Amino acid sequence: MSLDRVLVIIPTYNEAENIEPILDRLHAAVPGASVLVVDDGSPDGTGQLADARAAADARVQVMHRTEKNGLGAAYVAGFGWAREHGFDVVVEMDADGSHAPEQLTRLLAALEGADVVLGSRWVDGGKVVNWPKSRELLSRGGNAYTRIALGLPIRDATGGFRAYRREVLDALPLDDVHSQGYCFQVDLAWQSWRAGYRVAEVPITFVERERGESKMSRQIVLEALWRVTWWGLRSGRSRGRRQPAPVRRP
Ligand SMILES: Nc1nc2c(ncn2[C@@H]2O[C@H](COP(=O)(O)OP(=O)(O)OP(=O)(O)O)[C@@H](O)[C@H]2O)c(=O)[nH]1
Ligand SMILES: [Mg+2]
Repeated sequence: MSLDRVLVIIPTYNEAENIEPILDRLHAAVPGASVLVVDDGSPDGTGQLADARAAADARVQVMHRTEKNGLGAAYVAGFGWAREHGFDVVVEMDADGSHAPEQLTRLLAALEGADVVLGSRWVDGGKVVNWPKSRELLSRGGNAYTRIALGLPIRDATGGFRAYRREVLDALPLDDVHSQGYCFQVDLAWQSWRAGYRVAEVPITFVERERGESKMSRQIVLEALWRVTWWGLRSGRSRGRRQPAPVRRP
């Protein structure tokens, strides 16, 4: 299957200071990539800035949604659009500069030998820059818990810089995905792995946002904790009864 048509989905909520610089960097790094900005009616005018860019650059499209419904819902809507428009590869990337577009080529190259590629902070060569110790502990702890609770052999399942082959998104039941915050990322990584897709991690350097406000909240952390615990218990029960091992694709 061809990997030529690449769509980068950038979800935004109040990223007016970041959206133009990130689009510039992305197109300097990967000129052929198309972009879909999924804006949840940002009050700071991010959506209008993206519209202006779309009017000037045919590679950029904007999806406007009326309510702030979380990262997960924004991505599910964007994935639907990507499938309708026949892209081969769909990339997730934040608008705030934490995910360096200059490292996207590394993710795309790894997709040659994988179905899903995760940009990873916690494999050899991965780094975080300017994170307080508390954030690092939360991310490392959350990922350790995810590995144990789900038996998922991934170092960084919460990260949001990743590339999917379109066929993975075609196969997963996206309409049933209700996770909103970080656990949306865990949800998709876990579902991809359980469906037998090849999930690879490549090291990235993650840089804390310099402008704009984080949307990270206690609620997002709690959502991840309860959902991962619930998935782990549920799959543990079904493992005990029927023990279906993850099916590996030929
Ligand atoms: N469309 C949409 N985008 C969102 C929503 N929440 C967050 N985003 C975007 O998702 C990306 C990640 O959000 P961040 O606020 O950076 O969250 P984070 O990276 O977990 O937190 P920090 O590390 O503190 O930056 C950014 O591009 C946000 O603008 C939402 O409800 N809707
Ligand atoms: Mg961020």
